[in-house]
Amino acid sequence: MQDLKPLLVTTPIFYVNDRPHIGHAYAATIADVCRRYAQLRGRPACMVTGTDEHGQKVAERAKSEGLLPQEFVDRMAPRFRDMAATLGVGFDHFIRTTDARHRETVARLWQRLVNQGDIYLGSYEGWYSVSEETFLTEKELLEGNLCPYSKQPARRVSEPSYFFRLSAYQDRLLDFYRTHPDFILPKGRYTEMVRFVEGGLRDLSVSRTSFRWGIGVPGAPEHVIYVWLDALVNYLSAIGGLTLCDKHKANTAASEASPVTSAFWPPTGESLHVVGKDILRFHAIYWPAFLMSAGIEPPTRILAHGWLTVDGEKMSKSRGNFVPPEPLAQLLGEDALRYCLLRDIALGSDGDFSHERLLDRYQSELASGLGNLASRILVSLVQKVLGGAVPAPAPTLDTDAEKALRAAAARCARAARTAYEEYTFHRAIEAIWELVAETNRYVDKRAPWTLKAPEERAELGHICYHVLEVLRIVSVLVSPVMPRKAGELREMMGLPPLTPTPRLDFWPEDSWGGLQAGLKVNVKHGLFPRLETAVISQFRPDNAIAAAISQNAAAPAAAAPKGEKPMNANAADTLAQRTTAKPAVSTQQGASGSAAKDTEEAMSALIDFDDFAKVDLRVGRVISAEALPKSDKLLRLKVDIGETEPRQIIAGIRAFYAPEALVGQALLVVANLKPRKMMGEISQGMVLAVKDGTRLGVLNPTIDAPPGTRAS
Ligand code: ME8
Repeated sequence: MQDLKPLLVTTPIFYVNDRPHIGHAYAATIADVCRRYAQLRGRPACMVTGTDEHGQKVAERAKSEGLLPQEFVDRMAPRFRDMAATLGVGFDHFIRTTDARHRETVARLWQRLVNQGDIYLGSYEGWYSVSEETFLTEKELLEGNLCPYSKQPARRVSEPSYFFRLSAYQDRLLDFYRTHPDFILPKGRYTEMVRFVEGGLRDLSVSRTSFRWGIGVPGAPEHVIYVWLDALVNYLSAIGGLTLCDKHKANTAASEASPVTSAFWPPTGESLHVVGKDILRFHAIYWPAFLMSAGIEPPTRILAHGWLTVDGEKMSKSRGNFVPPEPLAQLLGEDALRYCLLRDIALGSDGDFSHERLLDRYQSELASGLGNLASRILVSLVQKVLGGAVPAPAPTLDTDAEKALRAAAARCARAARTAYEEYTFHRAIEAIWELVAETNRYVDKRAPWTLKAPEERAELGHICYHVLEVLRIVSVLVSPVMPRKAGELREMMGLPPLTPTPRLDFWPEDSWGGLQAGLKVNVKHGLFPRLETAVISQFRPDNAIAAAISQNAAAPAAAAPKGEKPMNANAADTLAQRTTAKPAVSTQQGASGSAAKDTEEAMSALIDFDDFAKVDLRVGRVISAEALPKSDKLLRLKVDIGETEPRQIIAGIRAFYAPEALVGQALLVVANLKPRKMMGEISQGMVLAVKDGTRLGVLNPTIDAPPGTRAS
């Protein structure tokens, strides 16, 4: 039995300047697996997630969407809450940095640091990266004064600022690292942080005067507390704020708003912060230093995960590969998505998220692997031949094959335990799927379907029992990663759900034989039904899932909830015309539109001329145009592009053009996009347009060129 100290698991609190994507989903899933594994072992565990709502980046984004910051963040925060639900991520408290309790905790912590003599007034002259909300040294800047982390231009700032005496904490931090060698995981990151601190720490600017959206410095309201000093404190606010932390003892009186208490923080509990490697420095250096100054114990562990790319590229709207998790979870189920997010990538390493691999994994490992193993035994044999009840084992009929299977199950449980405890979730999955494969091989070898005679029933039962017992064990081992499917599998076998219970360890090591004969098997549907061709085709970049993704990317981040007038109501969704797989050729921007972002994306999205030459751009003339029924965005155009028949093009420009105004107009068309269905209509190309804030205009050739003329 592992250490039973209560465990607090946290995700980073997500910036609300944009909607959730697969990277956020990845972080939340990792944290959820940590929580679920602990609970499975009988350990009290809780989880906190939430949103980071202050700072210049959020303020600028709100402005670009024509909203007050508070209105903007109120619209965005629920999206992150919903993302958690979409992924089956269970949290005990959702914290927002605009919550009154959090604001109060930050102000009180600030006062503590002041009382400690660790805060002084100075002036800051240097570089600031708004995208990362971080100060940069001259040395850190890339050529062109770009931020080394986001590759966006840093801003020169010069303003009075309060400073935190970070330099005074260098030795204490190094001591702390020495005595807590597991404080930062993976190990490589620990070494990196120790080196960084050994290299010397400078005092940290912890207030800004050049913008207002944040928590005011107590007694000096012209200063706003630096967004990281604000954000990191969420972990304390979530467990009840400073007063509770001070008590440093088990505190069962939960605060009104959160069931999570300071009992989950050291020394009575353990706290685990799951963070992306990009924000490790803030958590591993600044955060313990702030806490040391305030007289509060640092967290127990910082687990830094790597960075996800999508289909081999950095996620960005201009590439159209911004992947929100919802459409994938809807198509494949939340657990399949969780499985795939964790399957390939060693925690800490960067990795690629690919739609194709997601599909392959679903088909081969979930549908043909575990799903097939369950259905070939539960449905084809237990339900159809053995009367629908778990058969009894028959020890006298045991062969080497059963012995080997039992040994494999025990090996797997040990390997998966070690893997979960070392946060190498990909290894846990690997071990479990090795057992699934081994069991499928066992079934092939023993060929139970040949045992039809009444005198062979006992042997048939013995074999089926072995497979069912493996399935029971797998249902437990896999439950942190796939909680819903684990529950479904257990229900199929007549087993009770795995309900976390303090001090009750469900881990199925050395538990062979735990499955009771006689349980009623009840299979209503396959565990991982094979995907229909229609669903598979949606994974192609020219199809609906791509449309969902690119539409999602194109819409304003804080689109109004149903029934409300959308912000930027005029903003066209012309990206809906675009595929996700290819670099964009359209002049449209994503909703962010910030110059900094554009520069960064433009730099990393440079293409060769040969790539550009692949695009077949032609002059078209609109023959007819009409609104598409049931859509307030789309127009159906018939466009002559010099072929025998006009093309049908579905364009998201209805908010900007009365259909009749387009008839006869010459415009530019991308003619070699794969056809795609939109609202049940085939679109055979894309019309180019420019968008400027709330205006949109289609591009026209400036000479009277006939339809079909190629543009270059
Ligand atoms: O940094 N791949 O918020 P954030 C993998 N508010 N993980 C990714 C990812 C990607 N491409 N993109 C984001 C902030 N993440 C601060 C945190 S905490 C006190 C304040 C994950 O929304 C990763 O875990 O920019 C990252 O740390 C987190 O989302 C938050 O990113």
